[in-house]
Amino acid sequence: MEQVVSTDSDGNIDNTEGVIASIVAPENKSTSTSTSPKSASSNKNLNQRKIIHIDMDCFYAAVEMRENPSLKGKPIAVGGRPNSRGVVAACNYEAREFGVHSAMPMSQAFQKCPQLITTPVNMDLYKSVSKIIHSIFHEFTDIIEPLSLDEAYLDVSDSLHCNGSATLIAEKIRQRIFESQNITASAGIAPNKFLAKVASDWNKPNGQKVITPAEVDSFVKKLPVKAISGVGKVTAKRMTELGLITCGDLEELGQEGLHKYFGSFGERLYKYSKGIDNRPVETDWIRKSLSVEDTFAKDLPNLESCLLEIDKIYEELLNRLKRAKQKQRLFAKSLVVKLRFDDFETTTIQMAGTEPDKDAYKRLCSEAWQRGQRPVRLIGLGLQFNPPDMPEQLSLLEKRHPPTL
Ligand code: DCP
Ligand code: MG
Repeated sequence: MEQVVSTDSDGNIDNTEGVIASIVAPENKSTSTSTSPKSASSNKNLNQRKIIHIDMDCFYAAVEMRENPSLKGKPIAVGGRPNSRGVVAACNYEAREFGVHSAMPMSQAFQKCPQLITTPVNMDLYKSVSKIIHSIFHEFTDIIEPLSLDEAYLDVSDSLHCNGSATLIAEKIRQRIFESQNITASAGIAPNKFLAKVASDWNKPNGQKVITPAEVDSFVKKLPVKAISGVGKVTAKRMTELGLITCGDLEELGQEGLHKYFGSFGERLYKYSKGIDNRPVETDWIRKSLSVEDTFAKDLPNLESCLLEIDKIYEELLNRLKRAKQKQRLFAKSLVVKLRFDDFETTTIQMAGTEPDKDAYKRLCSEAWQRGQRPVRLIGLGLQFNPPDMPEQLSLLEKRHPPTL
């Protein structure tokens, strides 16, 4: 039995959830006994969902203005130099008034706005600001789908913050971002991602818009097709030629017509034209471990009493594992037991294993208990998982060493 042992003072083996997003990894704050996965979007009550889309206002430019307040009120563009064929990565709203926009060659931007002030791209700084903003999102929900450094969808359908009001949550998030980073964000609140994204653009900068389920029909009917994400210049031109100006026009053309002119995108367009978008908010959280811990009202006096408790905790672990597996494919790599003694000394012990196994947990518990031989105030049973790309490697190993029956 391969064992790895660790003892720590605050006794936390439950490093429950990790993140693989490169730019937005929030701190893992999970220290409680609860391991219920919050990171997967629920598909039930699709039209009852509360989705927030947050988009920072002129993000890179806003960070630059914050760093150098003398830039405020002047037209600025972040990007490459005009003489090196650079393009505008971001520009503030003052520069936009001159017709400057992202992805425009800097030389052209200068033609439009000779007094334009440029600053180089400071990506590390924007990433660090983004990280803080995403940690603010995590104060409200773990169901977050980052789209870029400055943009994310949040599913707050089950959030208890602000009495469950998504509108108030969005306000609070924007307020927190401003207080913390001194830059502004805009938000869209709607029953789905499509509409939330449209809405976040509605009252930009530093504003928000709510589209309630009851408003969806009338809102989409009048919505210009250009507002649909995915409708670029070419598609928009084609639509104008076809007399399709609003989503109402798209709906009238119907599914077949849309398919005829826009191929597979036509199906999505038809759904959007009716205000339907069932895509879940897809988080990139990957569960690294799952555990159930129980702190007892009265310390367990001896090993026997600990072993008796394991039956109950084990059942709960199986329940939670079942629920977690409905949301993610999980491949266990080890079983973990944690004990906290009455003097708060905490010890953890683990062994390799691909399935929960009550007897194995009891053996681990016995070994862990020998280290303290004192009354126990907390027992935790857990599993650690392989990253999702590992199962194939495992199955290769299994082929070489078939399990004995
Ligand atoms: N960006 C970029 N190149 C682009 C577009 C954007 O490098 N072609 C970067 C710079 C932006 C950031 O991404 O600051 C966010 O892009 P947005 O499209 O959200 O634009 P902004 O945040 O700058 O402005 P807005 O207030 O319209 O959201
Ligand atoms: Mg933005």
